Amino acid sequence: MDTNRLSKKIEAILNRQVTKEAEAAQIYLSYGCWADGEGYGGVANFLFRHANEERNHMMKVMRYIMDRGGSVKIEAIKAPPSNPKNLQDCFEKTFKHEVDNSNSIYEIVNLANEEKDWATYNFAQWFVKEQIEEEKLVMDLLDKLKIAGGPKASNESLFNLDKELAEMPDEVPLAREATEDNPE
Ligand code: OFO
Repeated sequence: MDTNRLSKKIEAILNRQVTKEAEAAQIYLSYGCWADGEGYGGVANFLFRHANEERNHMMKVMRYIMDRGGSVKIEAIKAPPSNPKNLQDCFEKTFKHEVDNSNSIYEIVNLANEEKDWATYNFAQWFVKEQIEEEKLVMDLLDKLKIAGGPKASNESLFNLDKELAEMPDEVPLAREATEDNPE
């Protein structure tokens, strides 16, 4: 008896999301290492924490596929892109990455809607909400950098911004509650 409650297409798009979340974690790790090397320890800390959140998202999608009787396929992930040129570039690329990810979530929602797979539709809503928060988080970083002087920010304002990021909560309560062991 086939107990897989996911269609082939839904299973495939969810597996694609597993890979995307793993890639996102690698990107944040790589930008975090770059930031640390540039002396921005606070930014690095923020990016490393975010890499963990992306891993939690990956686990959450994996768990859902398995709970619905589907099969998870762990795929190779792409190498992260080259290092950012500066902090502005880093935050802009991060923002673009989050918007790309939102679009990928919307594709899951659209397909679930098309197939009337309401369980997957409902599951994906958590990510829709999460992406609103994640995009906002990066928009706030860009705003803070703008206030600090944007590309012309002085070393002193960058130092203060870096300090602020080290202590800044992730401001994503749902993601913060999730852990790799318990990605609910
Ligand atoms: Fe940055 O978000 Fe995962 O889904």
